[in-house]
Amino acid sequence: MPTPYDEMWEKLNLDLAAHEGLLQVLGKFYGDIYLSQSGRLKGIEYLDFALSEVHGLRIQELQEAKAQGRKVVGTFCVFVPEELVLAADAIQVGLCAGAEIGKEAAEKILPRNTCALIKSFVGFKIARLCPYLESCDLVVGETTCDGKKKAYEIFADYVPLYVMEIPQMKQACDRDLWKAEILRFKEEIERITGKSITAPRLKEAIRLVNARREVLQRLNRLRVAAPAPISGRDVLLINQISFYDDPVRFTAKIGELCDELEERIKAGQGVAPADTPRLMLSGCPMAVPNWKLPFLVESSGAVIVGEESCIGSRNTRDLVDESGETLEAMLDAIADRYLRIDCACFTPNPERLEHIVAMARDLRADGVIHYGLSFCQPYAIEAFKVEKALKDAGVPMLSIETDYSMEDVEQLKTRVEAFVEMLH
Ligand code: BJ8
Repeated sequence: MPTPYDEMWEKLNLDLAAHEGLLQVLGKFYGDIYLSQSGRLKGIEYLDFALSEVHGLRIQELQEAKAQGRKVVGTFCVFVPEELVLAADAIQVGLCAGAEIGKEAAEKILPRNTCALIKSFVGFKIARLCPYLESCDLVVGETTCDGKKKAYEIFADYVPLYVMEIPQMKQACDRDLWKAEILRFKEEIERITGKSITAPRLKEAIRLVNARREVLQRLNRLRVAAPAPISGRDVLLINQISFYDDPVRFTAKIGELCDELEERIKAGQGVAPADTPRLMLSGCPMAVPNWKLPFLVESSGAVIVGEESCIGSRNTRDLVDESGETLEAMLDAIADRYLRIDCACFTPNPERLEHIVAMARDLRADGVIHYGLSFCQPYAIEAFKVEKALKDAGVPMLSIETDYSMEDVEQLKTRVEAFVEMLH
């Protein structure tokens, strides 16, 4: 069916037929997983709108910004400091990589036993499916896991790629390396935008990104309430949308949603009865439209109250210190804040265990589901330490490894239901 955006998509060199297929799958999925929920908040209409326009209006906005000379920077990891991109008047979008649709194309240039997230971003490019990727003036990769690191070498043949080196440890020399990488990234952003990053601009950008983190922190704090005032599915979607939406608009809309949630909590209302088992998810990021596990969990008699993930609290927990006045002080504050991220790619990584246990306690979670993408070694191996830390804290954990296919849904459902049953 023709849409008002066909011409734009064609100009972006998308494969229109395959893209139409993707949108149909997305629409069907969204209907089944999201619109079928009862008792949703009024503010959720914004999410429905933002998602329905994910490849439409938002892409149009990006194209308009580009026509005015602004650059678009795409990322795959929460290590890329958005503050620097915004301070150069560019736009940063988190590229999603949560669908299986380009898998076959990806497997022609990558080993089959590569994690689904990597195959997805490569597949989206080869199959010409993602208007965000096609809008990017720069795509930023990073040396986190080996899979991504090596896949970027191949990906560089297809997109304008820049790779940041992320340290693997957190010693003083690693901090020096990271600070140098931030400076190198600043220069690259200044080069592609032709704008210099000044202290006033950077200060404003730090405030803007912190404001978005703060509203998501507020949302997460409200989830301590019992009954749970919002579903985990909806919060995952909010986090997913935060990666590509305009940050000012997004922050305002989620603030309104939080106001509504406060009213709901005051009235003692929730999305599930107060005695519903409360689960926390922990592990690999879930990019759009990877809603499989949250849907399974919440249709198995439990409610999700937190996400220890990069599309979740790992990305919003820490703010950049806003007290610095000089460019140097602000760059140091950015370096420090990002180095606090507790990705499983670090060794050792005790902070993550502490965070998971604290989160489970604060959110009054009855159990944790550790989610690993198949072939993701950092998270799969760390899951053993997570399970032990949680066991010591008296919180049961279920470890799940899966990918984006639907083949294992029944089997997963059986395991999740058994886990939820045990928590009653
Ligand atoms: S900071 S979690 S966003 S790297 S799932 S591609 S690790 S094999 S995504 Fe991540 Fe940055 Fe870390 Fe967060 Fe590799 Fe694992 Fe695949 Fe992964």
